[in-house]
Amino acid sequence: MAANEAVDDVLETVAAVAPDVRAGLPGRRLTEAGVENPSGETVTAADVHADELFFEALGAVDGVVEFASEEREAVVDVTNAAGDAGATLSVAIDPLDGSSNLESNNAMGTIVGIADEPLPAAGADLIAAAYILYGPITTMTVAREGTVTTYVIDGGEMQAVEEDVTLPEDPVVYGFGGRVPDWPDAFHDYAREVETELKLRYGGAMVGDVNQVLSYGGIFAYPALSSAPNGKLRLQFEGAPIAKIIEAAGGASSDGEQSLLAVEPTDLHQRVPVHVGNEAYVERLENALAQ
Ligand code: P6P
Repeated sequence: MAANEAVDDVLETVAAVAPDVRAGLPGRRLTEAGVENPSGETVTAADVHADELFFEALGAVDGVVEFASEEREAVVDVTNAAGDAGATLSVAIDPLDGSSNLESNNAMGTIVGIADEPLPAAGADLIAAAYILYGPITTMTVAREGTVTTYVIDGGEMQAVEEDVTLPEDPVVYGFGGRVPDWPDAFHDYAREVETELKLRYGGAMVGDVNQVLSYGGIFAYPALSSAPNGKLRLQFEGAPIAKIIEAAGGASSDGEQSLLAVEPTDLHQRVPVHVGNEAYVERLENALAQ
């Protein structure tokens, strides 16, 4: 099986599972007593349910040999008993990004990176990336072969609604995570400039906030914090796949110094400062941090 066919199967499987994730949300906002994920974050029953659904479905896709999740300590070998002919894909997934938004009934998502290399993989080794947005409409945004396509998920099927998606040239929105007193001075000063130019859009789930940037133009960041120099977001499950999508849409990404796709993977759950959006704002950010 060629890698391309296997990528199609992975994306179609993610789309097919999405309605079941959404249907499982009501009644699962409570946290799993005393359970934390490898990043030390409290896990909700919804996180566990989404992770199990994706693991079962993606682990059975011929051509997928590795599965890694934000909710699991280590990479899982899912080479099917029959052995995978041809493709040897690795899938890194954040099954329910922003699950704390379930409490307030706000947008959440699923983020997927597909590599043809063992995990943890560099963003440059991603051959496709996608996110599902559980908004008023369930949509799926996919980057592969240098272009971005948005689909509506209808009954688990992918219906293309926009091809060759690109960031609008005139930025409108920004969203920055972390607490203002915890921002290093250089980022703080940069944010003060940006807020005089753009409108604040921050909803607490990366997929929803990034989709605002992709729709209207602007910048999303979860920066390095004084209390957390590597920021909060994970390279494998959030930073790299989102950067793949935004860069394919004509935008830019940065860890503060370089594209997130160039960041050296050292650990499956490594955190990285994340800045993605219109190139001009990402360049200004890097200049501000280099002062
Ligand atoms: P905060 C969700 O928990 C997440 O990982 C991202 O989806 C989101 O951008 C960020 O953390 C929100 O963090 O500190 O605003 O709750």
